[in-house]
Formats: sequence, C-alpha cells, structure tokens
Amino acid sequence: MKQMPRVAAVHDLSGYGLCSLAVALPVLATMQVDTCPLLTAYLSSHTGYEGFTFADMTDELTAVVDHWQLLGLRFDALYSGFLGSARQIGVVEHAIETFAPPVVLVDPVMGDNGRVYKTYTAEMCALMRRLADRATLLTPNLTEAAILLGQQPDTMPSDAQLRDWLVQLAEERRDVVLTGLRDGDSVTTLVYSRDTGTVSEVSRSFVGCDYHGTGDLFASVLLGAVLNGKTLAEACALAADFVAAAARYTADHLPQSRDIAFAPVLGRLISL
Ligand code: PXL
Repeated sequence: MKQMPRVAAVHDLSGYGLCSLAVALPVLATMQVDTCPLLTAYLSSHTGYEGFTFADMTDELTAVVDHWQLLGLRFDALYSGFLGSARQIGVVEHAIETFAPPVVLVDPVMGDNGRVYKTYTAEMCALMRRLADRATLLTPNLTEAAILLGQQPDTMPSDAQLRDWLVQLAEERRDVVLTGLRDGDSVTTLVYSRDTGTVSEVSRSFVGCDYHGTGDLFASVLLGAVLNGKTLAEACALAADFVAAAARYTADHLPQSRDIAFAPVLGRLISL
C-alpha cells in the first residue's frame, strides 16, 4: 500500500499575516503529504507588522526531536524556513543527523527586498550559511542568496552574475531554486539542477502586487511536487503556475489583501 510522504516542517507560526506553517500545512495536506511541525517560534503576526510578539521555541525543540526518535518516526524530507534563534540552528542540524531524510529543503528565510528581517542577527545569518550547506534543495530569494554568499543584502547582480551565484550556492551537489526575480511584468525563477549541472529559468507574468507569503507558498508547492515524484523542472513549473494563479485570484477578488490568498485555488493541487 502506498504511504503518504512525511515531512518535518521547521517553521514559525504567525497568528496574523499569511506565512510559514499557515501556508505549508494546508498546501502539503492538499498534496497528500503528512506534515509534522517543528515549531521555531510563535508570533502574533509576521515581522512586517509593528509590535509583533515573539515566543522563541528553542527550548522545546530538542525534546520534540527526541520524542519523534522514540516513536521511530521516519521522514522523507526536512523542510526548514523561518528560524527563531542562533542556538536553534544547531538543533535543526541535529534533527537532520537524527532522521537523515533524503530531501533537505532549506528555505534560508532571512530577508527580502534587500532588507534583513527584524529578528535575524548577524550570528543567525552566519549559521544559516552552515545550515544551507546541508541542503539538498535550497530556495533563496535574491536578498537571501546575497547574504548566503557574504554580499550586501541589497546587491543587484547582473544576469551573468546571478547565474554564477546559483552555481556557487549549488557547489555541484544540491539543487538551487532562486525565487521571485522581478523583471518588468514578469517574475522569474532561476533553477540550477545538480543532475544536469545547468541553469534554466521559469517565468510567469507578474500581477502587479508584491504579496506576502509567496516565497513560502512557492517552496511548499515545490516540495509537495518533488515528494509526489515530479522532476525538479516539473515541480518548479507547477509551483510557478500555482503562485501565479493565487496572485491572479487575489488581485481580481481581494484587492485590499496584502497576503496571497491561495486557499480559493488549492483545488489545483489535488491529484497531481
Ligand atoms: O514569509 C517569511 C516569513 C516567515 N515567518 C515570519 C516572517 C516572514 C517574513 O516576513 O516575518 C515570522
């Protein structure tokens, strides 16, 4: 009998402002993936809203990993996103060693639009580089790629430099998917495949709004597709299509929304 793939999802939960687990859980459930949250922090809202509360869950994480080990759980993937503390990054590395999942998707959540998120310290960014080293699949945005490579977060590389960045991040041993590159009326994803050693691109039209949560949405759909047996190229195309459809829906039906409203189009992900 076929079993559902299982993922350890290392993300925060933000009460308001769609992102992280509030995106990953419904997307992966729709894609028939059993998702076990390893909660990094609990916030009242994502860090883009003034005055957000922040409860760091670092002290709880080791006990959760130990209990899962006692239960004999096996994971097809570990999927990390927004992390709560520098010490926590060591715990995530321990979880990777403990469960040795074949897929390690590191979404190196640290910043966007040239700026580092408020809760991220320089130490956390340095440790994120170490965690990224363990990834089999890495999904930075432009800001995060720059930070991982020790560049200023607001660096604007040329096309040729960007391709070189991908190759550097891949180190010939992981897939790298650089998301959310805006160019006029299109959004492009650059994809380095470790199988072919080549860089390709996937472009979709941009609806005109920068919605919050699109990076989390892209990475979650990408992972769900990979765990359902899609190739990297197929999974990237599917994630790009889904994000474009959700953005289109949001622009057409919810013009006030700052978050990407993906729930109305989730049906597209059933029975892949
Ligand atoms: O979407 C990434 C993300 C996740 N979690 C929290 C955030 C952000 C981006 O702002 O603030 C708490």
